[in-house]
Amino acid sequence: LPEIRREDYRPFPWIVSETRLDFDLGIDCTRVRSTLTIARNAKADRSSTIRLNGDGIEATSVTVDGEPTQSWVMDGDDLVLTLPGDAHEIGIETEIDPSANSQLMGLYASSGMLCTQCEAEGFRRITFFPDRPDVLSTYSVRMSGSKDRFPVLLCNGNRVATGEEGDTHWAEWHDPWPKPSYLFALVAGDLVARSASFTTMGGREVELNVWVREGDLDRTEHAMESLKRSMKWDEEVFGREYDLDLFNIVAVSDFNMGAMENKGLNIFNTKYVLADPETATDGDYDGVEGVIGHEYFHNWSGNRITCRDWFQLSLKEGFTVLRDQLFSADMGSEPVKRIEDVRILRGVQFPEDSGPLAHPIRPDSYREISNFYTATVYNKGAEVIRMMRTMAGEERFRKGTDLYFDRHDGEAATCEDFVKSIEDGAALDLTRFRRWYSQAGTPRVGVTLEHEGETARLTLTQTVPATPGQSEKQPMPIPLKLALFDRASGTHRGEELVILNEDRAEVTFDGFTEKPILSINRTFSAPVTIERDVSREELVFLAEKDDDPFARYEAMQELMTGHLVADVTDDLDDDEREAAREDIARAMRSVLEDDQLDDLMRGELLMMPGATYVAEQMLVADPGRIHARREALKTALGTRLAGSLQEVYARTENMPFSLDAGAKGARKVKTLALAYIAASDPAKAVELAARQYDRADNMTDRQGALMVLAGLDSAERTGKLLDFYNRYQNNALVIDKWFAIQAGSLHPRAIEHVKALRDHPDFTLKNPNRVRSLYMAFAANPAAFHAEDGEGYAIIADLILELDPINAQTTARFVPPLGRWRRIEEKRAKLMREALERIAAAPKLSRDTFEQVARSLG
Ligand code: BAL
Ligand code: ZN
Repeated sequence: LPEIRREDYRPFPWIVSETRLDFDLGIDCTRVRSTLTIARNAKADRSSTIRLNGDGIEATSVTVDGEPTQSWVMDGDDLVLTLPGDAHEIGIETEIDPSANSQLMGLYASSGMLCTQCEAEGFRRITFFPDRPDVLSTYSVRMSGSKDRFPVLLCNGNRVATGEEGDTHWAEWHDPWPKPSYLFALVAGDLVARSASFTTMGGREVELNVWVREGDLDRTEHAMESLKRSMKWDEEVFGREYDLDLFNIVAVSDFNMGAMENKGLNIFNTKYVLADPETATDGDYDGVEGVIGHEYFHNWSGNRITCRDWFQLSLKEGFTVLRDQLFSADMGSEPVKRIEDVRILRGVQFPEDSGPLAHPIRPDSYREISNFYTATVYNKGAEVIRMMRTMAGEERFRKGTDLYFDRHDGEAATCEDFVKSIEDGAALDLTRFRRWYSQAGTPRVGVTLEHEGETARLTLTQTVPATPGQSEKQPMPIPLKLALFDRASGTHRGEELVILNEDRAEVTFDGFTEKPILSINRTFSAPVTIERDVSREELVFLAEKDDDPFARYEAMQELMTGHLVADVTDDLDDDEREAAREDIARAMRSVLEDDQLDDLMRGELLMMPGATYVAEQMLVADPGRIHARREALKTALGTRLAGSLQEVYARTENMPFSLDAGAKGARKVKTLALAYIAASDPAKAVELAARQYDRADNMTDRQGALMVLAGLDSAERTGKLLDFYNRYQNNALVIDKWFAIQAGSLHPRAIEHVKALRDHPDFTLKNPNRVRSLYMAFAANPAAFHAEDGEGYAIIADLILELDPINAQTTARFVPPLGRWRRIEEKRAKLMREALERIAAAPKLSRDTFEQVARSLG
């Protein structure tokens, strides 16, 4: 498979000023006529041919300036046309079968409607086109189809004309903003809309629609309100105004990604649109708000300014993730949002950065770009921009983003353009900081604090670990927010920002008669791993007293992670283990009983570090042992804190439903308390969970109760799982939860359950949400996936082989869990490797899966 390299970028030799598309829509045959107005690009090398990308399509007619031509050849999937002059009009016709498109890229059918997904390279499955993000064109589209089947016809931009002829009707759409092909979208189907309007800061009245299937309309209010809040927020915080008279969102049930930011016509996975208290959890509500914001914010960071090539993906994704994180923080709790984002980063991106698939946020090469829509490009990309914001301060950062939007509006830009704009606009020297774009790997920062006389001396060191293809690394600027606490008063003199620019630095602080306690990387100011010698006593102090909520969370995590790592690797004796558990319980008790804390934050402080995160702290991990020791700690804490946990449970159990922070927080600590009770007193937990399930007037409580029950052997388990299925069998998103709860459960026979669920009549490989609900939940279930005999690995390998021909993009996402083998103990590592080798030996693999398997074995 060819490797595509960033350094090989060349501008496209032709400018495609206008693209006219005419769709004759049918579920199993859609005819596409495209007319491209092209002229030579004076800024590119001259060429007498034009390469139009295709993927599995055939041209039924090719014309140049209106005349049929034979001067074209197929080169692989691409059509290469020889052109005599400097400016032409090219006409191409193709015929496609949307109903046969199980890859869900290009134009496809989803429960009777037609929709598109073109990012990154799906447009070439519709028609031949220079399908690259730096070819910007103005699109005019005519769509026609059966009035009956497709009463609603939507496309990018504004609708400029409609009409009908017999059973057929048509609509013409024009998008005035030049865009790359990956932002093209159309939808045709039987849909209804929730409509509203928004007046922009410049006084433009924008019509807003959220389109769904008829029965789903009453679950769209939250999406619509989230959209309005996003539009307002982007005006206030980034000065960005919407630029069309219409903004459409369409919910689709078969979708590879979360959602897609097509200009003026966002297409969403139903999961990120539909929500009501009966069927969506508080987490789902937050997900809808965050993703609606994310796609809307792309209108500027992605659409008005797009990417020059796919290596620059983090230009739009990292920046847009940061924007959606800041938005959600402003809409809810800032510290809780920060903790959630860091948990995702450490749970998903850190393992990626320390494994065979590690890559810089701006990769240097790829074989299949779909494989680079990663936590590194998205979430680490956001962290890198967040560090610039931390170093510049909010006001100067805004000057930088203003300059970026001014300078590059209408362009296909690069990450370098962004950094330069921040550098100039915020007056920040980012020369060395640019290394964050080119070096992969999570930096490790060593921290020591010494005390002598009245001086505290802080020594910081950094190492950036070797990653595939990058053995030597240079030091990177690492902004660390820190505070030194006085032991006696429990306060500090103010937070400082120290930027570690070199391999090593020393900073001294005077006026400390006693050795202070260091709180470092507050708010997680840098995406690094801190390695320091810190006593449990100091961590308990910070867990109880730190005024930065993130640092308090971090101290709790460090307390538990440190103990678990020691318990797994050191064979602690009983006294040592007891002493550690006592300290953790003490810190947790103060969290449970602290009446200054809100429950949303209390919930964060009560959460145990995930098994993957604990494994990540070790060079080679034994997942079975980590799981056992982690469960044992949960049991010990449940036992020690039984009284406080039951008090919290009793306080929150009957709180009436509302979406405000107090009620959300109550639901969060309620189910967390239940999980600890389940680990220490299963019989009691079954009783409480069954009651919680029955009384629940919202999905958060009901799902929480069912998750706890699913891990415990009891008659209630069977009864409630059956009840849940019967109650919600007509709601696909809730049935996804039903699959995921069982696949992710602590139940010792989870593997058997997964195998049985594979044959359930509601399971299908055709729907990505359903596949992920069963198998992603399973791959993230540490006990079941890492079963000693390798059966968990075999289940994922079987899935990969079966799903690959159907949906390559979704399949390739299941390779990374197996790719972790180098960091897993020998016996399991061998079984994981064998599973990968079995996949590699398959006669035909997609480019997506091949690349991930080859890199994982390599
Ligand atoms: N651009 C792909 C989906 C998203 O990141 O918004
Ligand atoms: Zn995005």
